Amino acid sequence: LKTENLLRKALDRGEFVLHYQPQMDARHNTISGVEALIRWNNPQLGMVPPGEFIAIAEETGLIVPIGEWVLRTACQQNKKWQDMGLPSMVMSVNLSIWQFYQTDFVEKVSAILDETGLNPKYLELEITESMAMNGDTATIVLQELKKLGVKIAIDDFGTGYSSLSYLKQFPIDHLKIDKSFINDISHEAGDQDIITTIIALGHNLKLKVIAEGVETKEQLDFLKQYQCDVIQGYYFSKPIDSNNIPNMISYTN
Ligand code: G
Ligand code: G
Ligand code: MN
Ligand code: NA
Repeated sequence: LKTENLLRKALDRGEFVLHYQPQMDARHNTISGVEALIRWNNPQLGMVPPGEFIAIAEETGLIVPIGEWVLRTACQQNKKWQDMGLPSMVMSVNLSIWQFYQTDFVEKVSAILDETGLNPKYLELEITESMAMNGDTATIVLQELKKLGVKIAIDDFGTGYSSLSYLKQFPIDHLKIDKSFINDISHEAGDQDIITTIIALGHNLKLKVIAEGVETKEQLDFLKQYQCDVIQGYYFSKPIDSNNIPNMISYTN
């Protein structure tokens, strides 16, 4: 309860911030997008990582207004970068299942896009396999989001349970290979097989495949060898403050 009150105040006082982690186009070595990742900048506690408050935000329902703040801030920021003349990038935003099942969720997304003036094709929503595979409602929501023109990514792919027939019928753009598989590339032959299989699956379904948690040159080389499309991880950059993005982009793109 105490944390719930603190989180509520944090939202009112503007203590949440977004950091942005670049995603590199593996073929061109340019930044094709960024993932928005929330932090809580608390005067007493310092910078609190999401692992320490997202679960509580979900239990208390606060994830809905917090998630709406994230969406609005991320869209505003992306529009701002475009207005500064930077090359256009896709902004990826993580969704909680609680946001996804709000009856007015699609209208909210649409309103935020209108309000910020961001072209929908530069917004990508990240959902997990279990959110996507949750029956007719999920399918309808995904189709409505697709009609708006936003992109959809399946996050942490390979750790949940995906029905392949669902994957085929869903309007999905990206599969993000879970970082646990990337982590073990060098020591686990089985994980190498899983990665190459996910890449082939994605490409057969006409999806782009993102690898997350890429930390080493060895992992990068392996992923490039198997035509992984997009690379995200500490090897290129940690999630960084919005002020540091323009430099990074004019330097790489
Ligand atoms: O940023 P970090 O590397 O610590 O992220 C930890 C977890 O928090 C990840 O699983 C990530 O998906 C989640 N997360 C980060 N930002 C958001 C957000 O804005 N909304 C939701 N629902 N989850 C987030
Ligand atoms: O679950 P989700 O994919 O949304 O969260 C991404 C999480 O992975 C964030 O906590 C982010 O800070 C973290 N992350 C990003 N790049 C790396 C990396 O190269 N190594 C590790 N260990 N974590 C990473
Ligand atoms: Mn994510
Ligand atoms: Na992930």
